[in-house]
Amino acid sequence: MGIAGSQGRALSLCPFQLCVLLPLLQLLSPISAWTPGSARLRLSHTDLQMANSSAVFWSSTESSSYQALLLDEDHGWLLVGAKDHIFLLRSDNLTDRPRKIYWPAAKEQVEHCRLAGKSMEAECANHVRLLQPFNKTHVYICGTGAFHPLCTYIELGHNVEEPAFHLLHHAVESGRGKCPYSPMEQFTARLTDGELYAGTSVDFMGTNAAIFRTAVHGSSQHYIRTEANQDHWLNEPEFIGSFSIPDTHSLDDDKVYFFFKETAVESNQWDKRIYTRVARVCKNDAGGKRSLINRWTTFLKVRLVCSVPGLEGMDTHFDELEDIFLLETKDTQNPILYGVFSASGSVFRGSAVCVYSMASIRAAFNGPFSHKEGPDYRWVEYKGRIPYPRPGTCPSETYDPLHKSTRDFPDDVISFMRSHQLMWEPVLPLNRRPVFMRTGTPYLLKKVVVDRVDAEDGQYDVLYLGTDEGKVLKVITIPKDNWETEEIVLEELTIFQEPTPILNMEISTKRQLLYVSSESGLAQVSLHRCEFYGRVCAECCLARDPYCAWDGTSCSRYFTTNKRRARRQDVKHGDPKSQCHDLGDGLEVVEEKMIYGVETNTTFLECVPKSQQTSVRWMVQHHPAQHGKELKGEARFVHLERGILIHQLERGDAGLYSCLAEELSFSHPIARYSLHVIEQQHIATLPARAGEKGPGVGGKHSPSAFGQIQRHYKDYLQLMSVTGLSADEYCEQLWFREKRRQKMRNMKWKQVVDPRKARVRRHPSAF
Ligand SMILES: *[C@@H]1O[C@H](CO)[C@@H](O)[C@H](O)[C@H]1NC(C)=O
Ligand SMILES: *[C@@H]1O[C@H](CO)[C@@H](O)[C@H](O)[C@H]1NC(C)=O
Ligand SMILES: *[C@@H]1O[C@H](CO)[C@@H](O)[C@H](O)[C@H]1NC(C)=O
Ligand SMILES: CC(=O)N[C@H]1CO[C@H](CO)[C@@H](O)[C@@H]1O
Repeated sequence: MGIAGSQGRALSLCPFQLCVLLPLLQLLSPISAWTPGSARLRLSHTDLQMANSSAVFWSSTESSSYQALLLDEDHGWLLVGAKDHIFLLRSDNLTDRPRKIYWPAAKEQVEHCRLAGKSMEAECANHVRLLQPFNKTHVYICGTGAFHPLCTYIELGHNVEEPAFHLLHHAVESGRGKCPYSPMEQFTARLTDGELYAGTSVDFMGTNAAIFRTAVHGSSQHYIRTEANQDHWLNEPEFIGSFSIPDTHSLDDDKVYFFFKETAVESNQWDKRIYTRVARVCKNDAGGKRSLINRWTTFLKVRLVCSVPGLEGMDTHFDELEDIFLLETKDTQNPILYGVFSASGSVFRGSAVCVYSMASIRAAFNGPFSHKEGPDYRWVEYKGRIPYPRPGTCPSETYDPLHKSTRDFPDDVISFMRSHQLMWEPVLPLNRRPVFMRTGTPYLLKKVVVDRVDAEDGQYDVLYLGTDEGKVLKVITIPKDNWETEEIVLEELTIFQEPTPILNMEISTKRQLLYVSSESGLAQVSLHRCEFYGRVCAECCLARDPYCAWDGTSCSRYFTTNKRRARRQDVKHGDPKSQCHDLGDGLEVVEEKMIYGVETNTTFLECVPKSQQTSVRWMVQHHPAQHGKELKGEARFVHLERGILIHQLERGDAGLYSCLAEELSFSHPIARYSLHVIEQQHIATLPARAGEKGPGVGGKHSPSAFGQIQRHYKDYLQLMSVTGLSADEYCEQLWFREKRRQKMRNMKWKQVVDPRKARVRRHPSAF
């Protein structure tokens, strides 16, 4: 085919073909070279499914709101808590014989819930919110019970192949102080040593929130909590995460850390600000004896800052914690914490990921206290005498026999603790700045899990970031010499077809799978799809995915344990020149396509790079004897995301056009066109001269090619008479419409574009 090119992708005679391939035009958008931070691979829900790279477990008719996930790597199962149901799924194949338990709220509670004004049907149900391992055979479980929280156990038994999977109805107990009343409320809970530490509200309205410790076994009603209605303890908190982290080798020093956000008491009282905090309590805190009875005597909190340093201290703050992930290291006392934060003010909206060391968190707890003299005073650094033992220290018989328990603490310690929960110094992130940021995007980041991956040139933390639009970004950050980091978005995966917030994520490093849940379903996604990066060494290398390497024949999974086979990978620099010796051979040869354009009309030359991170350059050579020159800055040549549009074609535009993909100083041609310009007078006399002599440059083209142009031209005239527009008018209208739409909303492809066509565009095999 002379005109449309062998794959039907090169478009000439723009008006005609653009009209036929109309949806394609809607995908055209003004190019902005390479936007930093765009994903190398962008895969749709369908792409993932077709590549067997994801599977979705739906049970939408029966249940929804898949909020609680508990993965057991050793036994190979995934427990899922949803509305009125608990599912037991196999972690290697979610759709393989799923089992379920129906656990609805009591009828009276549902009635009561409705009468109390909770009108939404879904709210007055039993939303399973908590799943925590209890012992070798049982899991502790709590549900909202239609605003009447309840907890009990699920028995799984000893049989790994066929777990028992029973709910212990006889062991149901109150979930107050363990689980929120509302399915929507953010909360956190962690079961450790038979006790449940929870940050949750304990009332119908969700206004009375506290940090609790309750015993889950036996009949003990004993609990410890933060003082109620005291702003400096907690002020409208929203709980995000909690972890039990040992502080020293002594068990007496074990603490539980809570991550949450709250209205900041220390910020200007007329400017209500939300701050993120980390608080901690000693596991062996038994409360006070005369005062602070059943209240924490070791509760301290610090501000957790995630900000971008600016000029003169004008930092950009991401104040609201959305999720926190604890990355375990060999040193159990020093895990690494990854936090996702958002800023959603009226001026500025965005998300950031900050990383914290335990050392910096402990340093803040060991630093000065904050102090407020009275209601009319400001919060200042406390400079007075600090009582002994230092407030916040866990009691330890071995360390100080006089203070075996918090009940033995002297009165001055207890009274100091009543008013000095807040530390003065905040915790700053590693390198004092976020490792990853997204601003001005239509979406916010909501969830994070991290996998530490061994690569040829070191270890990389791969971040999986769930958005409020059903997507997961797979990101690595590479430290640079100047304290900064380079962020690379390896993949942008649309996990759920509809733009629904990601509710929860779990990672299985053993099975190399990520589990992602939303309101409507649960998906299992492979951590890597190396073959998608391309079929040649250079493409594999440029991807810089630590999971992938070039093995000599394909881009495939990288294992450090592999025998001494030549594995080519360069995550740090992504330089194919140093890795791929077969550069020239490996790249696909680009065929030169013949294109005919009509003088004064518009022509489109398509060029779509495989990767979003590639920038594109166009070269033109008007005569074989001349050097090629770059096409830029000329008004008639409009650079679009999918190619170049030439307005008002001139005879002098004829020549050889090459589209070069460029990335990290590596450049190679991905499309070539030989453009011929048909003069207006030839067109005017076309019918008379049909078959007689070929038109165009030099007139040396075959009569059949000419016949084809003529046919297309007729079709095109017909089309124009239908729309009543001239070709260029039509083309231009579409183009401006597209431009306007782009301006209004940068990224909402799917809603405007015919989804069938969009899929064609996005499918990786179409690359
Ligand atoms: C996906 O799996 C199906 C069935 O196992 C198989 O027929 C198909 O070829 C697989 N597709 C890919 C892209 O691997
Ligand atoms: C998962 O299980 C389903 C149902 O048993 C089966 O049809 C499917 O082939 C399994 N998928 C894989 C990848 O084994
Ligand atoms: C685990 O806890 C349950 C509930 O208290 C109890 O019935 C069971 O015997 C315990 N199992 C083991 C192995 O300790
Ligand atoms: C807008 C425009 O100039 N379109 C022209 C495309 O070519 C045909 C054939 O020469 C003209 O008739 C159109 O006017």
